[in-house]
Amino acid sequence: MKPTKPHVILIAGFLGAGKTTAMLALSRWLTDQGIRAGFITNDQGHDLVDTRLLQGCGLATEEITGGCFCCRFDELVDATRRLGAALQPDVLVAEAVGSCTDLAATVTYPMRRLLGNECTIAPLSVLVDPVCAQRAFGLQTGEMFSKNVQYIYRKQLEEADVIVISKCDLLSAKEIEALSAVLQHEFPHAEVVAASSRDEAGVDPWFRRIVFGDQHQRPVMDVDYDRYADGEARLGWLNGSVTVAAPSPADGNVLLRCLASDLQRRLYERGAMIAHLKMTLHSGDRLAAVNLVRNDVVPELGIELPELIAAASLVVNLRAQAAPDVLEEAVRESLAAMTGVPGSWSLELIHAEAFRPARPDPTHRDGTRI
Ligand SMILES: Nc1nc2c(ncn2[C@@H]2O[C@H](COP(=O)(O)OP(=O)(O)O)[C@@H](O)[C@H]2O)c(=O)[nH]1
Ligand SMILES: [Mg+2]
Repeated sequence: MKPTKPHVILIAGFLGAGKTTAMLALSRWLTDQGIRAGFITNDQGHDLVDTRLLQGCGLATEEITGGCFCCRFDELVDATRRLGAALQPDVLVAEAVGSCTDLAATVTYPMRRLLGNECTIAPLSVLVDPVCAQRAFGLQTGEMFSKNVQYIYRKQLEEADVIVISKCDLLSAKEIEALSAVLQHEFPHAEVVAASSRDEAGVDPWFRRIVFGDQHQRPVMDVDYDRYADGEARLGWLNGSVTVAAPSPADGNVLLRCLASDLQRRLYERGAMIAHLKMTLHSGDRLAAVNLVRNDVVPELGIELPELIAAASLVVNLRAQAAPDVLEEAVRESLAAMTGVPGSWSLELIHAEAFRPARPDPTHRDGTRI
């Protein structure tokens, strides 16, 4: 396939569902197929771990910060055009903010309506973390987010063209079958697939569907923007950047692992429910990355630095159900505690923003009125 205009693929799903990791798997798949791609990340704040991860893999990446695609629609159009002009890509893959919904009515349908002669639009994929989804649909017990956060979670699935049970390597075949059956029953118009970006099982049919297929317009779903806004506002956001130094080369991987565990403990003590904590530690052109997608798991160092380091920059992106000042206090305390980790590290927080996402105010909304 060599389309004449870029095919825009929007990847959505709740915080920590596996969107960025899937984009990396998709980038490898596209390269194998000889398909050229550009990438767009998005967040309510600045200092994005996801941008660093994608750029760290050598991918042409634009980021839209300070608001989600629906509220920054014109910036999304500009980024699409910039990548289009610079790269002549066959596809553009964009990752939506994990707390956003109503993306068909506010992003993909308006894009097709307004930019139909410049790009084509893929079916909307919505990813779910399998354990969170098992909990959300009563297949497993465990801590759950508050009602209006769950409202967003369900709305995300309601508008999906493709529901992707991601990280399917974490479940048995039987568990996947049970979860697929529930999702297919609850959301009958969606195609439900299971995929693992980690071992690339099941990705091929999904990628083929979104790379070669077009989105078909359906009536837009009803969304209660008061509930949506309340749900988003229950999630505190903290983005920070930190300079890291040690008097002599030391193990940055140990530092990152200790920092994630320390922060996890402090957040737990404060009753903050983690949706996604992700951090990168950059030194030269190498990086380490750590992730935590729930309170009750061990932080995962998915990428490690190959050598000892004496200087680095750390980016912290934390989303949790808690007040922003609670998150900031925990982060500051954890950074200060790292002087106790082997390496005599000094960590200086040079920029931090802690906030609750503002009420969504889409530039466009196709279909029924808000
Ligand atoms: N086991 C497993 N973990 C995964 C897979 N995909 C993503 N993850 C992990 O899930 C966490 C969140 O992933 P990320 O892609 O950042 O989620 P996002 O917030 O939706 O972009 C990270 O620790 C990833 O390594 C997968 O296929 N299998
Ligand atoms: Mg991401």
